[in-house]
Amino acid sequence: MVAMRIVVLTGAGISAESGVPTFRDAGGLWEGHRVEDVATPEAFERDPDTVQRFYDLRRHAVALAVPNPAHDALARLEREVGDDLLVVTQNIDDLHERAGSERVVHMHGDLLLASCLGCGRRVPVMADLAERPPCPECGRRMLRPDVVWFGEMPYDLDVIDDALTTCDLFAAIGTSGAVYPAAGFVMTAAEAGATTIELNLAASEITPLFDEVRHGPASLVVPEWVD
Ligand code: BV8
Repeated sequence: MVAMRIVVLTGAGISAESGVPTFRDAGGLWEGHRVEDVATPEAFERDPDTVQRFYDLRRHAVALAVPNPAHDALARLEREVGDDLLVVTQNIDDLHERAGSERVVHMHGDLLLASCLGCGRRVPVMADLAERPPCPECGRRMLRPDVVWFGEMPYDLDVIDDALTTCDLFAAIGTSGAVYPAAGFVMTAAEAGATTIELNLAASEITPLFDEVRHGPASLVVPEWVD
């Protein structure tokens, strides 16, 4: 890989072979819920216990999952190119970090964190949120998943935009391109002159926007691309 600045966007497809179901391949259902119906502030307002349990279940599932060769390959790439790589993930699992990646932006939040509606701090999740544990900082029992729901502002868009407008290469891995603003990142990178590649199991909603497309399971196509 010649010296260049690389931004990699990952979606649920990169964790699929680790046993973490994607949103749209299971017909968009997770434990019988449609993400769009549960991952919203309105759903949390209406039925907080269902939403808390939805994320507690996913946190337990992720704890049982292990990084796959795609996560490992991106961690290898970071060891090779250092600050010239930024991974922007839509995923809320910690598989990139457990594979060894350190430069990871979780634009849709993090299952292992909660945000306190009392004091506003982001705190580690120490117990199922459905049990209404006290905030370790302020003691109030007002913790919610630190996850970006539909209609909420993703994290670190300024950092992401800066990386997209200065990168030479943009890769999207395992994403259906169904959710914005992430689905628009390929256009931002291309308009800034980057070469773009999609590594995905099948064609996505944004496949036509890429210079190059490689179809196949991430655990095969990502190591091939990196190495
Ligand atoms: C925002 C956290 C304001 C929660 C998530 C109309 C038009 C455009 C936009 C909108 C619109 N109406 C509403 C909007 C905005 C909305 C949106 O995009 N809605 C969609 C439904 C139309 N977006 C928002 O609300 C965002 N906020 O817009 O704020 C704003 C204004 C200006 C500027 C900025 C912001 C916030 C959205 C965040 C929602 N939270 N996640 C949780 O996880 O529970 S979204 C969630 O779904 C994921 O994070 C991810 O983003 C998305 C799922 O997508 P994927 O990760 O791509 O997964 P998916 O299952 O869809 O696809 C898997 C892919 O992998 C497939 O292609 C498959 O082929 C492939 N695959 C499968 N197996 C493998 C594989 N590939 C390789 N190997 C394999 N083995």
